[in-house]
Amino acid sequence: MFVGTCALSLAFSLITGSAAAISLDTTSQDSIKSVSKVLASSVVAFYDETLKEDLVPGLFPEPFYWWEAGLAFNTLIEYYGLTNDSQFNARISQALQHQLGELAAFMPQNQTSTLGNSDQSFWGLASLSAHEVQLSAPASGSWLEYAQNVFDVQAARWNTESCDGGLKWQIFTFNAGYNYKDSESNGQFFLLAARLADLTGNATYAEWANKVYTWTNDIGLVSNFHVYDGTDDTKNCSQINHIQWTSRHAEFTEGAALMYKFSNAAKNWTDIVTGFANSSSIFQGDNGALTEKACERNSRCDIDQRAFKAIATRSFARAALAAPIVADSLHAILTASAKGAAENCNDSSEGVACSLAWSTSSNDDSEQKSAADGNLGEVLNALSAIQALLWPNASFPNATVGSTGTTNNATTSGNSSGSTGAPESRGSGSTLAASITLVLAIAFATALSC
Ligand SMILES: *[C@@H]1O[C@H](CO)[C@@H](O)[C@H](O)[C@H]1NC(C)=O
Ligand SMILES: *[C@@H]1O[C@H](CO)[C@@H](O)[C@H](O)[C@H]1NC(C)=O
Ligand SMILES: *[C@@H]1O[C@H](CO)[C@@H](O)[C@H](O)[C@H]1NC(C)=O
Ligand SMILES: *[C@@H]1O[C@H](CO)[C@@H](O)[C@H](O)[C@H]1NC(C)=O
Ligand SMILES: *[C@@H]1O[C@H](CO)[C@@H](O)[C@H](O)[C@H]1NC(C)=O
Ligand SMILES: *[C@@H]1O[C@H](CO)[C@@H](O)[C@H](O)[C@H]1NC(C)=O
Ligand SMILES: *[C@@H]1O[C@H](CO)[C@@H](O)[C@H](O)[C@H]1NC(C)=O
Ligand SMILES: *[C@@H]1O[C@H](CO)[C@@H](O)[C@H](O)[C@H]1NC(C)=O
Ligand SMILES: *[C@@H]1O[C@H](CO)[C@@H](O)[C@H](O)[C@H]1NC(C)=O
Ligand SMILES: *[C@@H]1O[C@H](CO)[C@@H](O)[C@H](O)[C@H]1NC(C)=O
Ligand SMILES: CC(=O)N[C@H]1CO[C@H](CO)[C@@H](O)[C@@H]1O
Repeated sequence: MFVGTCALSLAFSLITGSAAAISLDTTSQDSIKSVSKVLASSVVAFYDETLKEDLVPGLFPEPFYWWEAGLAFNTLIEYYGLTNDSQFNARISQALQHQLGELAAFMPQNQTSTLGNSDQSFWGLASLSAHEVQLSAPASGSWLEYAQNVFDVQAARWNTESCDGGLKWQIFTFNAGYNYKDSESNGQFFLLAARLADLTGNATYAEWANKVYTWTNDIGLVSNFHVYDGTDDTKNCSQINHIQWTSRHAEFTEGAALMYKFSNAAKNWTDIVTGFANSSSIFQGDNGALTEKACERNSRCDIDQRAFKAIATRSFARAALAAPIVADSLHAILTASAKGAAENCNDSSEGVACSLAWSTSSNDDSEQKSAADGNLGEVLNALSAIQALLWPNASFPNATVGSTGTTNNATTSGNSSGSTGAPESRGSGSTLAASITLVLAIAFATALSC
């Protein structure tokens, strides 16, 4: 039922030529930073607006799912790390702490209906970024510890009852998608393991990264450096849904790059990371920029899919940093994407607005809209793509640790660097957020039926 249902429109229509652009000089750090600032500010303005309307810290309103808030905060954390503009840090810290949940592992009980393994790991990866940029320490515990908690609970969920392993997409039996083993949950678990291995030097994480990667290949979720959507575990994972997404491809590329680094360029990881970098070209439009080809060419990307390029550009930038052997080809994609993104955003007195398509070979004809008007994903995509150009000069994550096993001292960087970490009073009821929890996770329903 998952295979072959995607009616691909081969119709070709040009993007309307009238859209305004944001001017960006991809060779100037100042230009990249100032455009990033405009985009980040517009995301935070939307967040502030909704927070004021009685939202609990850490959420964006419907139709944006909980996972996308995790992505948004991760992007803003990286914005700080890449630009040193700390003006949003207090709000970011508060948001993460508020969504931590009872187990300190980003599983708030009131998000149960939208909480799959992949949703959880978006927040876990954000917490790891907070650790890397040394965001002021939370009120208790540490950003690293929270990410490790996500890893630990997911490792405990590794499911050998079907398909010889793998994470199920959903955590709870009552959520639709419980029988689906998907490349996003498994890819992000792989990536979390690889990032933790790189940051802590702990070999247990590297062993898991090897194990998860090997399983995804054995089962066919990853094949010949292409990453496919997922598979039904009631059919022994024998049928694969072959839709491919930019985000998952890039996350596997990043995980492979980190394992290449961790293993000191072992032959197998060298082949794997170059293989992924090579096959990344399937997502490039005719100007070299990323396209979400599974849905962009027929204008059918849903609210989730419209944020995938934010994930992809971040992971490609991090991969280039970890594995210099693939940096040139990934930077070519990133530079074209940043240019394409700027060309498809506009900054007027009403604020900044972006559309999805970055390439003239994309058929997506959606309009430039602001985050508040429904294009949060598009604005995050542009922010992530443009600030990605700053990664080669980033002072994080620190490359001083790896296979040597020493611990990155950022781990213990204290709570002394400011008072921004304290969460506001908790538990203030919110009817809007309560209604969000009623929305059943259909995050990938469109992907399945395309
Ligand atoms: C620019 O963005 C605004 C919204 O901020 C929008 O109303 C306007 O149509 C956009 N301009 C173009 C040329 O797309
Ligand atoms: C980052 O910003 C802080 C002030 O917020 C400043 O003290 C520090 O020097 C800046 N660091 C760099 C590398 O620019
Ligand atoms: C949901 O749970 C989190 C974590 O326990 C809490 O911070 C938040 O206030 C709760 N309420 C809503 C409506 O999100
Ligand atoms: C902050 O660090 C100090 C010294 O390292 C410690 O005594 C204190 O408990 C910490 N505070 C919090 C809120 O973690
Ligand atoms: C390495 O990580 C694993 C998994 O979290 C943990 O059980 C183990 O104690 C860690 N080992 C060291 C030496 O920190
Ligand atoms: C790569 O090679 C190492 C050393 O032989 C091995 O331990 C690891 O499992 C391999 N990983 C993969 C994904 O093939
Ligand atoms: C299920 O798939 C696994 C892995 O491909 C294989 O080892 C096993 O034999 C299969 N079991 C059945 C009942 O088909
Ligand atoms: C990647 O592409 C380069 C150049 O096209 C080629 O030499 C190399 O063998 C490819 N690597 C893999 C692993 O496919
Ligand atoms: C950024 O890094 C590149 C090389 O990686 C270097 O040439 C350039 O001067 C750096 N720019 C800044 C502003 O540090
Ligand atoms: C980490 O901090 C400890 C204690 O302050 C110090 O002995 C050690 O050398 C540091 N390690 C690194 C990699 O900086
Ligand atoms: C957060 C942190 O420790 N940053 C350091 C990472 O390494 C670079 C270069 O070694 C330093 O300049 C940063 O201060």
